[in-house]
Amino acid sequence: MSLSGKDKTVVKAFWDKVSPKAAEMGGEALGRMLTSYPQTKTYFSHWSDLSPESAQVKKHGATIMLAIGDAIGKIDDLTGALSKLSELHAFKLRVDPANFRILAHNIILVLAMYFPADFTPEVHVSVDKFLQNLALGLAEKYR
Ligand code: HNI
Repeated sequence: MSLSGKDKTVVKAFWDKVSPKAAEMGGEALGRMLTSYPQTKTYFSHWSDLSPESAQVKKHGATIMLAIGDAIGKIDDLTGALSKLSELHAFKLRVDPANFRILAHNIILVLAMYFPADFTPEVHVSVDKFLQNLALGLAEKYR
């Protein structure tokens, strides 16, 4: 489902508001994914600590959210914006793209936890659509 002009406006405005907390929320989302969906831990077996308190988890959560913020800045060409990352996840990391949706779920949850008043149903719909499109963009190079 492609993003409407309104979705793009809503996602950008919401991100402008929440981005100061993006790094912290990324760590929280990644930590929750690894704990609640332990099948996702296989990709990070080279890390020493996969707990939500882990410095590696927090740091990588921040990296992911930075990439998401960058993608929002290029929201009119998500596929192009994500092509390098898609290649990395497809051919080097070999991440099953089903996991993109699992992470998206955890990100949605954390956005709502951190910004309950701003995360209206309207924002929820547009952010959910955006994250589905992000997942599609990341999966683009798989075949
Ligand atoms: Ni992902 C590395 C962005 C989902 C497993 N990932 C990255 C990097 C970025 C990134 C940025 C660092 C790239 C570099 O070093 O050049 N990942 C994203 C984004 C999403 C995502 C935007 C979806 C929202 N990645 C996932 C998922 C998994 C995943 C769902 C597995 C469950 N990613 C990895 C692994 C690495 C990685 C593994 C390498 C980590 C390391 O440091 O060894």
